[in-house]
Amino acid sequence: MITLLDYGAGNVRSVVNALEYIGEKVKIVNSPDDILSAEKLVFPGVGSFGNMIKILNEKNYVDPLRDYLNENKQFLGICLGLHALFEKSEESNEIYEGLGFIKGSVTKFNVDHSVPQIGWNGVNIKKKSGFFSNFRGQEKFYFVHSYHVNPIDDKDVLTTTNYGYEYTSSIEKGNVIATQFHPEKSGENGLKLLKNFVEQKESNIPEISTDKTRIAKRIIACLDVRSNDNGDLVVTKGDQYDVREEGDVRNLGKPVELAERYYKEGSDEITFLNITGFRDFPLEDMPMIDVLKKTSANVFVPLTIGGGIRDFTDKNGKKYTALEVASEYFRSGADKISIGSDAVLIVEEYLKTGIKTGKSSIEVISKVYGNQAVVISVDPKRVYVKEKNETAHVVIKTDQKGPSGEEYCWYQCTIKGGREGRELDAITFSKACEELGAGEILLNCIDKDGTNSGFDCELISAVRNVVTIPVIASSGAGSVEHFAEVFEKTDAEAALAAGIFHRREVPVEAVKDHLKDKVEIRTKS
Ligand code: 1PR
Repeated sequence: MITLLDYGAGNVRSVVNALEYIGEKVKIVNSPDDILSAEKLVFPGVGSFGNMIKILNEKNYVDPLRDYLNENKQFLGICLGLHALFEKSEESNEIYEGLGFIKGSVTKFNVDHSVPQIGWNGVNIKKKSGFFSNFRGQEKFYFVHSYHVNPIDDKDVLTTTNYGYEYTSSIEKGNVIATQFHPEKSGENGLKLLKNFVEQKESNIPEISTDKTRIAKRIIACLDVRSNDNGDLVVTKGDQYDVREEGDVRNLGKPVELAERYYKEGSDEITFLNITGFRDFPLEDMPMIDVLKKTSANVFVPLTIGGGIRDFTDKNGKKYTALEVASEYFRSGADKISIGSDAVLIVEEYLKTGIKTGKSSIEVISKVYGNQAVVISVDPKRVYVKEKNETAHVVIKTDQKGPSGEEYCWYQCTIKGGREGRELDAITFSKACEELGAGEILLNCIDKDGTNSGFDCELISAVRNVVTIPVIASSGAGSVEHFAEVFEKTDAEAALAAGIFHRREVPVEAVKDHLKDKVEIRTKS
């Protein structure tokens, strides 16, 4: 029996799912006594440090946790569950005292790379530990964080990882283990780690210290989901956002089945976009919630879900906030949510006033769940202009000239699935989203979507150059070479595709096979 500390701030479902998948029963902590009576306690922290400590105090969990740790009982902390063990963190403005089980503090990454670090990185194993029993030291695990721990005493360090510099990525002190990375989201290798923890494996590997770990470029399979005319929820795919063929919505498969297939093929993440979310309210009928629940029971890589995340009043006058919608998605197994149309409207207001209200969906959700959990999915399309100064929008010089030979273009943001163009360019927009607290940009391109003609590297570079958060290149992938090209020509952290995967033209494995000698990637084993 595993006892799981859920303080109600985020997606603990993934951890429950992973533990149940490896055959464990999971009991959720409901009172301070449940902590003291636990035999194996797992603490998957979510959200921000200050919010976490505040809730732990309110629930009177702090003293029982300290007692549990001091008794040297089996403990596994994940992400913020690692940070909680330290004395303090610079993440929150107010001073919150951590559990102080390990001397040291938590500080923000101070690197040239994009922050948060999102993706698959390796570990340098610094001491013998049963936790890494049967590992080779080459495996990659899923990281998503802006802050990292700095233990004063080296002997507590179990692994380090390189991201700009070498930092501590897990600790082990007696029976207390805590990782910065997410075993529950690290595929088969993550499940193996959880098994080693549960079974208290003896160390059977020599101490390994590889040179330097490197973050992998991510390959993401994207499933555009909507109901077809018979009311069945299907994965569809548009040509420049038009998903109908001879009047019918294209049906390329069932969401849960396809997601499982891509997980097995080695997709580093799976993204679901509820493409009619702008007009259907996701909490009214809940098919996407069901899809998430079913998928997260068997798929152990990060899941992002977008579509319809906004404040909403239903036909009976009941009001829902964007945070409530997002929370329902997180509870159902999402690791990140993505905001599309609402983000454009938020940025328009923000640019008018220059004031952060603290009330927009981007700000509210990132405050509660951390900015790494908030992806902005933007649907721009090209508008060609003859002269650079013809418009106040950010204009780029393009190699793909316009219909009348125009050498310049700007990228117009759209809402409602590309149906409505706005007076806002994607470059200004992306920068503003970062300022408001977004953690990642999913950069689509309507001109390229479904064309199989390659990514719009000009757009991707232009956005990548103005933000410090990761950028996911999307739209247009037609061959393995296109993935190599986007990573060669731009600094995008990830590349996403839909059509070629759904139509089985190019499997995820083939993409990785092609990339493996060119860029760092994650292999499944
Ligand atoms: O506006 O917050 O409700 O979110 C709606 C979401 O649905 C947005 O993320 C928006 O991008 C998406 N969406 C809306 N309409 C469509 C459509 O296709 N008619 N799909 C749509 C967007 C774009 C990509 C696509 C890539 C790769 N899909 O995600 O999968 O372009 O395709 P490819 O590899 O086949 O070229 P809100």
